[in-house]
Amino acid sequence: MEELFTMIARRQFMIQSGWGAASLLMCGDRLAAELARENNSSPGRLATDPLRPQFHFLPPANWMNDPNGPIYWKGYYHLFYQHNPNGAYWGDMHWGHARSKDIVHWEHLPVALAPTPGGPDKDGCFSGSAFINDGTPILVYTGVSPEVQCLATSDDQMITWKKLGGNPVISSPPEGLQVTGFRDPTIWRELDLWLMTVGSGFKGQGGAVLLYGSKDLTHWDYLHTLFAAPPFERNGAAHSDRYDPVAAGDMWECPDFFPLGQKHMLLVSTQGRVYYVTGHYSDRRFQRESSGLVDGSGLYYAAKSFVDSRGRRILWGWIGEGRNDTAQRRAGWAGVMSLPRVLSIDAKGTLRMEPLPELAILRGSHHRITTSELSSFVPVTEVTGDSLEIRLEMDAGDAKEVGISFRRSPDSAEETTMAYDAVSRNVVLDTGRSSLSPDANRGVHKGPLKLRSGELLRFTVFVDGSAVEVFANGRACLTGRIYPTREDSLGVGIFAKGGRAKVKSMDAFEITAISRNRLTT
Ligand code: DQQ
Repeated sequence: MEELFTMIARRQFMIQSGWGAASLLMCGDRLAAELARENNSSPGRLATDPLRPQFHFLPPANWMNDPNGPIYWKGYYHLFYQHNPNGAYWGDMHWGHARSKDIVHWEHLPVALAPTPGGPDKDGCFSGSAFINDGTPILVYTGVSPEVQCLATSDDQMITWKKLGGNPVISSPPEGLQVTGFRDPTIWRELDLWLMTVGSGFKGQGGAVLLYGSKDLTHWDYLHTLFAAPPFERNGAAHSDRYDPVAAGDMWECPDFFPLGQKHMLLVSTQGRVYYVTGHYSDRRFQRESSGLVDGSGLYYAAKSFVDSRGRRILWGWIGEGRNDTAQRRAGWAGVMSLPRVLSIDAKGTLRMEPLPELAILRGSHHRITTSELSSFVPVTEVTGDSLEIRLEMDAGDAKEVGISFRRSPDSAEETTMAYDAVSRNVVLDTGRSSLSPDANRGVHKGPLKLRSGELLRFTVFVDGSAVEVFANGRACLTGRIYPTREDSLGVGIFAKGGRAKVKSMDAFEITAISRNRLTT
């Protein structure tokens, strides 16, 4: 069995990373039989799993990856997502669906898209977007294999979806282009023309976003490359024996392109990370001005945004697992939707991100901590738990490192830390000792944060079962997964090393669950 999982994990990685869609037919009879025997996704079991987040969105069971087609329409926020309804592993991609009145509490709806046997999406309904045409909701997505672009419409408030008889609307990449992939469309309208971006790239050169135009949504003309690499560095994977275009940065997945402030922003997912590019868009050409990482960890991916009822640009991302494949399948669920982030842009074109303010409705008991000088570890005994929001404002002073410890056992055999390293000027989420389980990955996630002179360090840390999300000074985010094994790994503390720091304020809130049973509906 173990060997089988290793085999699946390798194939999953290849597929998720864009390795030939033909290999999607990975579930042979032997594998299917093994999986059927391992159905661990009963609601009762999931409802009592302490590692299942309480206030992050999750499918009712089984696998989730990319957010797809978020949209606000007729009083509801709709969220679709890549979903395998048959198990806690990547494969047989469907579009899961949920809706919400407040972007915080969710109602699960029937699967929106499933592969049609013999159809252009027979091997999976991959990522895409949602938009409205003259009052009709439309989904645009990639059918595999081969990768083609398809449409589906709804005439019943987005509950059920009908695929277009004329699918696919784009049946191959532009003639003459040797691309590394061709997926994850987004559609928007400019005057009388519909525009579509598709994620792609070129071997040995880097990723690219292809731009198409259409008058009627069914006949599409390739216009040109909206944007292509650089700016992201190619890495060692580009030269490895087993070439993987996503790992090499030669395939950009899930492009998202939108106006933000006075600029335009392009998001692409590649090399396990989400990158942003800000710049100037005119005449259907995009000129880069600056770029950076949306999240410093390798667990936040395939991010997708939408405009909410108040005109704010809100971003969702897929938080992957940080434990091995066997443990995921045993758990009966895998993948978490990030908390919604509100995006803005500063004068220098730097992306700014804050957690959605409405999440505050989930705040329960509040503890205000009034320690001031800090030069070592100080336990914060007032605060414990696995469902918390912690806000810390600190002057790092001359300390080399300052931060927060959480999910800490009394003997610190298990603990997770979030710190600012004043020497390297990075924020650092350390999950090296988060779990005593051999199934959990251990890692150190880092992201640059250069504090301006006199600027205080401002951390907001969300701890939710096995999900951790950190916002630092509204411009550096880190996402992690932790799998503590001990029931007493609930402690919190703050620390400074190598000097003296000053705590300006620390507020901790217990966060209430969005459902009674961890099934998020
Ligand atoms: N996941 C989808 C693809 C996309 C990738 C398949 C990104 O459409 O490129 O599940 O995680």
